[in-house]
Amino acid sequence: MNQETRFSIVVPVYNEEKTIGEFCAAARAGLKADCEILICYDFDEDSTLPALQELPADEKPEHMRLVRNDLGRGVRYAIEAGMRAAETPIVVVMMCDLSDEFSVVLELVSRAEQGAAVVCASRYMSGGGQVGGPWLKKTLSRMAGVSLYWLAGLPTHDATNSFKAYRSDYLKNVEIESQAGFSLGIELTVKAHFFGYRVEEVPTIWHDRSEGESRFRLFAWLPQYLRWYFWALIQRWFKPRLANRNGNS
Ligand SMILES: Nc1nc2c(ncn2[C@@H]2O[C@H](COP(=O)(O)OP(=O)(O)O)[C@@H](O)[C@H]2O)c(=O)[nH]1
Ligand SMILES: [Mg+2]
Repeated sequence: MNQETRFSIVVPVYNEEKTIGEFCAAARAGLKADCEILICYDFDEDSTLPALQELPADEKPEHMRLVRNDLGRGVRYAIEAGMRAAETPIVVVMMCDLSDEFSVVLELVSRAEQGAAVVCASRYMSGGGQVGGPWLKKTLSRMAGVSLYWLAGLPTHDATNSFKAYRSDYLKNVEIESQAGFSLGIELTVKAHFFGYRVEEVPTIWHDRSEGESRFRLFAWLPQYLRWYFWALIQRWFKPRLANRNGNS
């Protein structure tokens, strides 16, 4: 990585031997920018590692680094390990299973460079979409995203998508409290908005994986999402009133 490297892409992986080759090909074709890609894995036996090693050098993106997540098992910690290992002003979080569009990355990055702390790739705004995936997960995620927009005043329709760009200076100022799964995406988005940072969105189309299996645990992780969903509603509707009441007394 040279000093002017523009941004980092954090990619959590768990036994992605079937998708890592295609991910590398898509990254090479779709990302004509000076960026580093951080492949964040949890344990040395992960099947992504030998698959990556077997790929010829000219089939890998130029600046790719392996990050071993030592913060704790699971995707929540793997993503944070990647964020901490990144040395550039902007961090984009993206999945390895080709669910996220490379064509949107530069727009996310340039919005963050212009000052947005969090730029959400949004499936639920005009121009966005979602192809495949379990019905219940899709429906709950859409309901959460759209209702946070209307009821909590969040400037995005899709707080729960993990595909986002973050400013590194924002990440350094905020503590991640989520304990598992992908709920750090909604947490970092609602905290940014209610702590006074700028949040923006860009339309994207999400595709469910065609290889390998999803490790998404809807019911186990739902409480983590609900925590930040209700936190946002409380910030929007109750904190101003409490502040007024205290101010008037
Ligand atoms: N490091 C790490 N990555 C994970 C873990 N679980 C999932 N991932 C990665 O997170 C991304 C999305 O995972 P996936 O199971 O497809 O979730 P879904 O897209 O929501 O169904 C993929 O790149 C996975 O390899 C985990 O426990 N640890
Ligand atoms: Mg997936």
